[in-house]
Amino acid sequence: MSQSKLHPEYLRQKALQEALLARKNHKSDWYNGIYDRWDYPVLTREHIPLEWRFDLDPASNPYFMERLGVNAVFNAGAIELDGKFYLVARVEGNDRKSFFAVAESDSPVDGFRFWDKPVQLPDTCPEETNVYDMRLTKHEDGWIYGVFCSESKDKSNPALSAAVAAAGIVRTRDLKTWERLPNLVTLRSPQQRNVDLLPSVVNGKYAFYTRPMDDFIDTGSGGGVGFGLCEDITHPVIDEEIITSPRRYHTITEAKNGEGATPIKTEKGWLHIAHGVRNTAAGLRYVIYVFVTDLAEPWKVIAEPAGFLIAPRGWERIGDVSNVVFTNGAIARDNGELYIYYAASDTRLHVASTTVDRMLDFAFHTPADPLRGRDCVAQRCALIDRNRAFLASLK
Ligand code: BGC
Ligand code: BMA
Repeated sequence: MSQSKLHPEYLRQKALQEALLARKNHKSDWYNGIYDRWDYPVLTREHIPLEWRFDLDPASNPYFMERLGVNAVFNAGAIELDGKFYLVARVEGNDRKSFFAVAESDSPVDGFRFWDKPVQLPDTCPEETNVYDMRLTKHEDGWIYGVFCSESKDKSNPALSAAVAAAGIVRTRDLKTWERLPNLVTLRSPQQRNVDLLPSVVNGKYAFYTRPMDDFIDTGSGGGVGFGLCEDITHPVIDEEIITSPRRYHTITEAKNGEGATPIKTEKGWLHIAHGVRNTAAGLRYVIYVFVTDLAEPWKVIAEPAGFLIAPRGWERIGDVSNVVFTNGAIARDNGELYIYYAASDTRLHVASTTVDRMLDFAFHTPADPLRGRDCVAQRCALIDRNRAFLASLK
């Protein structure tokens, strides 16, 4: 290839991108003892290969224009396979349509590079307009499942923005060849978003955490994160959904909540890193929270510490949908390390690191939300009194 046939701006942009991809990440100074934040995002729109965006031929693109721009790279499913780290990111074009793309690295915190092409899902739903937020599950049946939101125009409703959200399901062995299964049918909930498939069967059935909704945006009577069983993953139907972590008045989950990363199996229960939403004068505020469900009866919450785990801070608060952190992917390593991939303001993808042990300590030894301001003060005063007594005992 003759360098002189390349646009000079291509060479400049390529060098800038290589520097970005080679940049080492480091832990930030921010502290809470629960997890570390890392300074740099792991994926941004600047990580998207130039040949996905630009026509590289100066004959057809003399100004080296971005012909198919990418607006944002965020909400990624995550998985470790044979010691490598993979993110299946939500990539959103300037045209607002999202697609999935796999990025790979030898490190969980930096060096992620996209594969040659985006994922081309089998086109089995002619009415589907958009797909996003894939959760990856390494299932005990040997498949890797991807469960995502499949969004279509609601043709029965004349309102322009009326839409239907459903859970789409694909499976793969290698993140390269994807088999699409029918969308999940929940007989009692008209819409679904934020659905996670549990890695283990429960009572011999495929177990899903769901998020029943009456409508596209409002969960309505949908009381929180649901749980349901399905007999046949190739014709996935759930009848009854039991509410696990409910939405509660005047908490971080009042407006909505939903599953995040695929639940992580620990010795003490299934660890959920989920999201909660409240309404504010500035719009919806999304934070990430934690709960644990019972191993044998995974619909039962056995720990739910008060408040959020991760809330947007600093520049995380700014983006296309400001004041949002959202996760649909985490990697728990065999050595106990845990990496939480969380997107900021529907714009870019960050990482937080901790360990499963720390998260269990956080989940089981942090007080639950007493739901009333008066009781929260009492909770805090009890902590202060214990600390005073402890410090006095050292004298
Ligand atoms: C957007 C999602 C959003 C959902 C609900 C969809 O059209 O693509 O990012 O979560 O609407 O607001
Ligand atoms: C939701 C999700 C995400 C998004 C969030 C905030 O409903 O499904 O795609 O990050 O809204 O816009």
